[in-house]
Amino acid sequence: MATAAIAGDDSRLPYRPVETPLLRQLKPGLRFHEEVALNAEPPVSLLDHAITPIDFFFIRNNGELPETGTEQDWQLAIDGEVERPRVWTVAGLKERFETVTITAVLECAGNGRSQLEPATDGLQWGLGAVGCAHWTGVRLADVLEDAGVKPSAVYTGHHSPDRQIGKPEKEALSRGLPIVKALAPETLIAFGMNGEELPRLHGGPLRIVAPGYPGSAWQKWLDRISLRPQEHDGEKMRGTDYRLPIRPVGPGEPLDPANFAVITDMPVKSLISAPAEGFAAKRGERFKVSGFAWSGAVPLAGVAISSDGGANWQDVPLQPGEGGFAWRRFEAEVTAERAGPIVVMARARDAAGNSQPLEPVWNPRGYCNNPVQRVGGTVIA
Ligand SMILES: Nc1nc2c(c(=O)[nH]1)N[C@H]1C(S)=C(S)[C@@H](COP(=O)(O)O)O[C@H]1N2
Ligand SMILES: [Mo]
Repeated sequence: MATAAIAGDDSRLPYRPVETPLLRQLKPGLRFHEEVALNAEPPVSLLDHAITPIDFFFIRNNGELPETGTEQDWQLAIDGEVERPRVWTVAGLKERFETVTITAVLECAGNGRSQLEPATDGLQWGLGAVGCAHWTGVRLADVLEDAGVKPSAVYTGHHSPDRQIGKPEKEALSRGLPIVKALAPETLIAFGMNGEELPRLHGGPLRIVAPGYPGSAWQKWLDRISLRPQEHDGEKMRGTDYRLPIRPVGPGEPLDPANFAVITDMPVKSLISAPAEGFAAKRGERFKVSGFAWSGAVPLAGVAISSDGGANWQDVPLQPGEGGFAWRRFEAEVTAERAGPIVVMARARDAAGNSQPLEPVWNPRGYCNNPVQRVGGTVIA
């Protein structure tokens, strides 16, 4: 068991399970969910950075943290619908393929689920299951092309050693990507995050980076990629898992699995990271509203702010982002005109004409929740 002081850095952790209290010390600012699996999110105020520091980055696990051994021992197998099955070491990948870095938002499809009424199954995330980081690795396309993608390959299936809580025979999660996304230049097998070695908590030694796709598609502790002749059907790929209804389904209505499609691109969204809920401002004085806007495959088009609970909206400039998959910062000055309660809101829109809904839109599993956030405060005379 590791006993050394480990706050903020898990690169010194042995690649074997350690006790949850020690893992909690790694990210002291986060709120840990009361679950057996390790899940934690930052308060929104810790997300006021263009690049989310690793210490503030949420953690999402569907199962037990796996025993992963050392990076030197790690192996990644490529098999299924390929001409030449392969087995790679991390060093081998780095030596053989070009290393690239991409800035991308990672957001859990369940982020914001706690806003839904009636509540749905699943972890009751606040608004913090999102972050934007620098991801370094090799292109998944390069690795697959080296193995020779057969024309029969339509999907990837990703595998990892983590197992469901109390069910050692069952993978915790085994998701995949449509072959077009697997071969897209932004999709990586990553070994670095924010210029550091990819932390074990974030899937080190190797994870999938699938910019614009839900976090569930960003397989951690990747040790096998199997090319599939059909949509992958691994753990959490079936039924209503990480799927949205094609035709809307209301609370309590029966669920027909045929009416559900796998979530691919995430919807347009924004986050106000300052001021924080419960803020105080002085009448007649200006205060700063800042945050970020992002979108999945469809480019971001703009963001508007309201400081009167949604009666009036004003477009605010978006700072340039680091490429199409990073979030973009906005900073605006607002004057508090009247004493009393105040509600600040931000609403992002994408190039296809989609805007964040003003109210949450319910779906059976509470995914892809992107309503306009309301930050309440008080204006003091
Ligand atoms: N092997 C494995 N990969 C996984 C998961 C998991 O439980 N096991 N959870 C997924 C989900 S649902 C999310 S949102 C992201 C979270 O990544 P993070 O913990 O680095 O923030 O990892 C994904 N990759
Ligand atoms: Mo997730």
